[in-house]
Amino acid sequence: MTMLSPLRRWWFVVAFQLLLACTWHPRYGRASTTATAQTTSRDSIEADAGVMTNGSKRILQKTTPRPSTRRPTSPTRNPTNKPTTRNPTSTPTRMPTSFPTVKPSPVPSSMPTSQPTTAKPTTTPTFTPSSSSPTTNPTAAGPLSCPRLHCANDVVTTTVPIPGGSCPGLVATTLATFVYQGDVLVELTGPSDPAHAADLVITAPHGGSKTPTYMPNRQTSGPFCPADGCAIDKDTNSLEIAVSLQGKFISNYCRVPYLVINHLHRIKLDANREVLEAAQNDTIAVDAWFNFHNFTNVAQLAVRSKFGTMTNSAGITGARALLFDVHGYAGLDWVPVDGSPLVQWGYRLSAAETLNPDLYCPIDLRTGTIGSLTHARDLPGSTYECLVRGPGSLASRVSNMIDAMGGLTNDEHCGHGTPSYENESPWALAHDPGHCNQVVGNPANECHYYSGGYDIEVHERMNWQDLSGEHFNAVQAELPRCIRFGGADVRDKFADILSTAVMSFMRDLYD
Ligand SMILES: *[C@@H]1O[C@H](CO)[C@@H](O)[C@H](O)[C@H]1NC(C)=O
Ligand SMILES: *[C@@H]1O[C@H](CO)[C@@H](O)[C@H](O)[C@H]1NC(C)=O
Ligand SMILES: CC(=O)N[C@H]1CO[C@H](CO)[C@@H](O)[C@@H]1O
Repeated sequence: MTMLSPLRRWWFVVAFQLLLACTWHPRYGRASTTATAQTTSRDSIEADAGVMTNGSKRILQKTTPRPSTRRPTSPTRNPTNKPTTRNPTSTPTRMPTSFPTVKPSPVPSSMPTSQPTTAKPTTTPTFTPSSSSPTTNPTAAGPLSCPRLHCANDVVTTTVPIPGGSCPGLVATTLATFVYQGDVLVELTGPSDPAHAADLVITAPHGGSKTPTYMPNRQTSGPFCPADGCAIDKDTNSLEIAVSLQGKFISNYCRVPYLVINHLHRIKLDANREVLEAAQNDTIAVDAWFNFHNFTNVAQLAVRSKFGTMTNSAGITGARALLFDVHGYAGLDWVPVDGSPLVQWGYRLSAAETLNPDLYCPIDLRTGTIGSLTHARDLPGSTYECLVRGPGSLASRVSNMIDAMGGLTNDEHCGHGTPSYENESPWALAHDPGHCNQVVGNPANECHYYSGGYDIEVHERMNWQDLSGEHFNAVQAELPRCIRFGGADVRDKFADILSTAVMSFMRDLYD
């Protein structure tokens, strides 16, 4: 991709400065999201997992997963301080020709010239071979988990920030707003000049805080709510992290992502639900909801027009871009008060079925247009298994960069994720008594796995209102409290890592 040619690639993990361990405030208002089990006429999309649909009734799966030969992948309660040796990418046997190791780095004339600055670390790769690197021979390595079996030889590159690069003056600007009585209720920000656009659309549906009195409060139950109720809590600090991610793309890559913001508190509008549940029949909320999704579509059209499309081997055409939906979740599992430290990555693949390694290994055994990477899964060099939980998955890119910097917080697992190369089965984690209180009687049902909601369902297609048209790869990230309440420095570091993970994921996918 010529606009991104200044980016240099390095093998895998880039070393960052060691981050001093940060403490976080243990008690704030709980933020939470509720997984939706979307019922849709489109069978290509699966219902959220963790909360399983059974007809119109939602049930929580409580049975034990089938016994498996693989090692449990859940982190232990008493982790050591050593990063795990889970990066088997040092001895690639397959070198995809489409993933050059180093790209030429001419500075395009259209881009601001770089200036020496507070340089981002442009370090040499520090990744060293692990003595316990899995091999492709299962008998030699013992029982292999599904991602290790299929993705161990993945070649992963990490696109480091532009060495010494900077683009002063490049900022995100407001491109469109939905205003009511002088209040900006919904906003689209992005590049004032589309030439500077990143191939990324970020959505922040649950981070808003405005509670105008001219709008009624959403009810937690009633005719517009599913049986288990409507959620009205905001995902605290998820908007801040979304804004920060946009900023890191600019400062690290001189590219401006589009960002769609619902400024309304979730008690006024839930922009990640279909309109009845989202707006509960309030006309202002309905207008705001429509504009949120319209702005998302406007951003997708802009990105699609700039970066174009690719047609995969299954004949599916999609934009060379990604939609990233930012959320936050609470949980009383694992760590008291703060809940799980894991990022839950959602691709609209059910935990009990598609992501169950005992049923589908690899995920690609499930054919068809399932999930929100339905386009990416059949791009050259890609498999669903490795995109979602291989070494090159978003989760594992983030985890490895966090490990390389010595951890994000004093919980070494903070920011690790599932599904990922190390935590392949969200279902197993959510049903692991060592991880989740639900199995020992937590009535709050905190051990959901959030597999992806309305936003990444409808915006996985260009025509979001009738789920037609070209595809647009999408992912949902449910961020744990250890990141959202970890303080400004933790959020900043995480957004920085996230920008590199997302950028490198897209470069490996599309370039
Ligand atoms: C789902 O519903 C069917 C009847 O429609 C029932 O037989 C089955 O046991 C239910 N499954 C669960 C897990 O409750
Ligand atoms: C929704 O609002 C309209 C008026 O704006 C009203 O006629 C209708 O009954 C409402 N529907 C429900 C289910 O409350
Ligand atoms: C009502 C409204 O804002 N409609 C806009 C939605 O997005 C399209 C572009 O996809 C615009 O052309 C419409 O004006």
